[in-house]
Amino acid sequence: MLIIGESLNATRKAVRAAVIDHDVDFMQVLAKEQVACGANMLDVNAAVAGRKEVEDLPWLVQVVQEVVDVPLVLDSADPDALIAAIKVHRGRPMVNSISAESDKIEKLVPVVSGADCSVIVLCMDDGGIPIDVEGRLKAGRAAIEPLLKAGKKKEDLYVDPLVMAISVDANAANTTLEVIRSLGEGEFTGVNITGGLSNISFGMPGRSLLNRVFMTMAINMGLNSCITDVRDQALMSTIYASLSLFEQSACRDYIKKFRQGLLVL
Ligand code: THG
Repeated sequence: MLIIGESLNATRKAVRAAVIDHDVDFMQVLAKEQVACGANMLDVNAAVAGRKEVEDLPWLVQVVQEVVDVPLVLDSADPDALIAAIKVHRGRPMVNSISAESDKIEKLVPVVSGADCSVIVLCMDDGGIPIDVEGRLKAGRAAIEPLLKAGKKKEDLYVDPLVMAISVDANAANTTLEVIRSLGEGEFTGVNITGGLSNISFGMPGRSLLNRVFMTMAINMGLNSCITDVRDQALMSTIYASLSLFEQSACRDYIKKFRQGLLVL
């Protein structure tokens, strides 16, 4: 399971303020904390309205890489910010994200196929996020095909089914789970599957319980990566427990974590 720490995201108030103040210490403490909690990669997003993301994202990448060795997930809707961030990143980044939207295909397929990186593929197109499973898979296919044609390998693709809120669409969980299952078979076999799952509980009480149950179900369907709050020990415990049911090595990890007192039971 490739676990991506989500917390260095400027949609969060404290991080937004730290982007505006160029608060190096805040960013580095949060980076180190997430790695200590078990993050395999860190998502970085520096998008603040009215600022130059094309400067802020590379700044954030450099500041974080000064203190942690895990590679970063470059999170931006702006292709130019992604390109600038790839340039300064040491090692092998993940680009978050590309989709079947025509501007993304045009600008980013050449960039990610020319760079040594993995890439998150969102299941959406020029029409937005399709409501049903078939639409999601069609959008996913429309983004995956040009990437493979340009030389990207399936194992470097992390397809994101896109998680909607059950408070808005009662089918949201089912749709995501079905997309995950379908991505594991047929033409898509071999791609990785990731996503930010916490959206599932938006607008609901007791969000962490819903997030944990949904995480378990998504792992059962074939999710092998996630963008999540690694500082949430109960959620991390749920991930380790879910994985332990399927794999001997994960089972050993689970026992080790238990003995270290790291699990919320
Ligand atoms: N897929 C992909 N990338 C993504 C997402 C996704 N990047 C962003 C997001 N979704 C995942 N990252 C976060 C980061 C922070 C928070 C949630 C998801 C977060 N949210 C607070 C909450 O939900 O309560 C509110 C924000 C705040 O603190 O102000 O912290 O799905 N490819």
